[in-house]
Amino acid sequence: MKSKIKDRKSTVESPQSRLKRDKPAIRMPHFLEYDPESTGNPDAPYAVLPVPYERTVSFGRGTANAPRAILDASKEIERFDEELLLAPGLRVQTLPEIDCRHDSEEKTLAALLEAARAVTARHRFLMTFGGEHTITAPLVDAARASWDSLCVLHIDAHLDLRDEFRGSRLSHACVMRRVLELDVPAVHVGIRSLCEEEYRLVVERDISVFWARDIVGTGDDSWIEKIVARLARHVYISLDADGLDPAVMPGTGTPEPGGLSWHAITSLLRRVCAERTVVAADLVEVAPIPGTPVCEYTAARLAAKLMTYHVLHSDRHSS
Ligand SMILES: [Mn+2]
Repeated sequence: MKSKIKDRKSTVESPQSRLKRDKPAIRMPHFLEYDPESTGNPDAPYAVLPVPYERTVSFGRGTANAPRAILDASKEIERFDEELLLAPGLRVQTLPEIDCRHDSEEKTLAALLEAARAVTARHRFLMTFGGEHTITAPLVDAARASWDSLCVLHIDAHLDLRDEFRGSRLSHACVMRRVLELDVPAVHVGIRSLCEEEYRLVVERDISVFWARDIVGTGDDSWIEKIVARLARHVYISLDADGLDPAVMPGTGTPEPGGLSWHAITSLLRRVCAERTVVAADLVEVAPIPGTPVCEYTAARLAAKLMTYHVLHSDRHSS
């Protein structure tokens, strides 16, 4: 009897919930929106996946706000590329964002793996916006299922090779260790912060590390060729926002001084797209700063740059 009364009570809608129901859903912005026909087209060659995942950030917060902010900021980007002097005509579908409100991290990451597989299995280019770096492992796992001879180009201030951090193996600080366990080799670029455990692993396993100090201020671009030479035929690119210098990208959870310049990172991406087949990428750990659009705009611009370099070689990618 008691439970019946309770049931009846719960069907009465509160003014707050009615307000919520009647409020029109805030439309998820699309990436770039150059071509309205592509934004929802499941056959567009590029797919953008928003993943507002924020669980284990250890210092600054706010990366869950990044995907929507990046999509919004992307509308400000010119269609015409100032470096290549052409309009790349990118056709980009923006996928629905991954629901990251599950209690279980494993469930969220499994849903992400499934969504990513649906794109990579059709050999479409997947660009994911995090969220924290943890999301990279399932994304690489999805790419690995669809592409042989795969490696990861990991641009980051940190190696992220710890086996465990603050009690979690799913911490952002462990993501490249999880990728290593997938048997996908990685080349680490822009590194300027690591622990002794990570250094021992680098030596033991002969892991490729390109230190930030050997890139920044060298005065030439010879480091780019050395990185490209280490990459396998198919490349997944994981871009941690803190790989860039904090002067370029101040909004990120764990900033480190002495990072890559805009010129350095775009020159590297351009050469990698020309020399290898880039199959997917992520941009993670962006944490927008209220009052300035610099972080989300720079992130949007970087993703658009990568797609622009990629589309120039799209004939080769279809093979
Ligand atoms: Mn990092």
